Amino acid sequence: MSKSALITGINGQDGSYLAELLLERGYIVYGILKRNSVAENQTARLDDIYWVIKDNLFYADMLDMASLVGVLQKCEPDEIYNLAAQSHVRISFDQPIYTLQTVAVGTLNLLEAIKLTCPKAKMYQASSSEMFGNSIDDDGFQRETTPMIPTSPYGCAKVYGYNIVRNYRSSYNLFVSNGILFNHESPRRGTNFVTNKVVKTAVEIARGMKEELKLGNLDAARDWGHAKDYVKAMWMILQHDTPDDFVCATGVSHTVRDLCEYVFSRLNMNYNDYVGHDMKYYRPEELNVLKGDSSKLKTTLGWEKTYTFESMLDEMIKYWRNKYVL
Ligand code: G4F
Repeated sequence: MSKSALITGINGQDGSYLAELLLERGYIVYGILKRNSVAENQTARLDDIYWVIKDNLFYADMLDMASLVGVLQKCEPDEIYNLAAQSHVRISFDQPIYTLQTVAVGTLNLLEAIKLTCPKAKMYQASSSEMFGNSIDDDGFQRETTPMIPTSPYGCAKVYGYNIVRNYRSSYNLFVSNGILFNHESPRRGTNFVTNKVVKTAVEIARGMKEELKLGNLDAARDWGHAKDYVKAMWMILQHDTPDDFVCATGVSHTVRDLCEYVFSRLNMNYNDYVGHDMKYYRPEELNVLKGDSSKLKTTLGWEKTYTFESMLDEMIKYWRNKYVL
């Protein structure tokens, strides 16, 4: 019999790639959408699979536990992937309470709903490298044992989500696991995250549609992987025989400046001629460097990345160049 999976935040970058992966593996896929006023924009990332899953999409909200219970009762899923969140770090400084509610209380609501309706289901929690803040091991990496000292309301809320998952695992014997994912990107990334902002704007500049790109901190360094590789890790984490916590990262770190240099040079431009600063893109407290060690994920589950920083950006550049064919 086919396995079934429920994805919260199915219409996001990760949700859409994960839904495709699970369908390829023969799953029945259900998804939760948060209602917004323009229904037409809700499912753009699901276009390729919409006809398969359209009857399996439900409106519910992480803040409305009754709605989560209702969806779980209808789907009775074998696996649940909790990807819903207010996931933008800088915006979490503007909306700290809402971020805390969706990310932390929302996770608790889902755990309670699972405990009440389907305690045998496995749950994946989208934990984040933002939880580490500026804490780094002596060898320059962050890993499962690195202390968590978050530097944003989003990071603080994710630490709660991470810990409550571990607490429900021990207290109620639930199969609930954390994936501590470092930054992961793709053409489906929101254009207010730095990779897709840089790629989209650089292509627009190359096409004569814009004159400059305003950014915040160019010295921040991130470990950027491809979302397709990372949703595979989510699935692998739930196929493991015991619930556990795993870091997923490439192990390679680049600055925002490196990102600009690479993208503009691929378009035969020098980023120094086009990139300017705007203080509104800085965070009150910055997380300076992320570089993850995925040894546990690799040795225990056999995960490997298939994209490099460069091949991921090349795919994003190609996407925007095709979109703006003049
Ligand atoms: O692309 P970003 O907004 O991603 P950030 O803050 O690292 O968060 C992402 O990764 C986390 C995992 O570590 C996730 F949990 C989280 O949900 C999200 O997916 O910013 C990356 C870096 C930051 O240091 C930021 O200060 O880029 C810097 N930056 C410089 N100029 C900018 C800009 N970021 C954005 N969004 N926009 C700018 O103009």
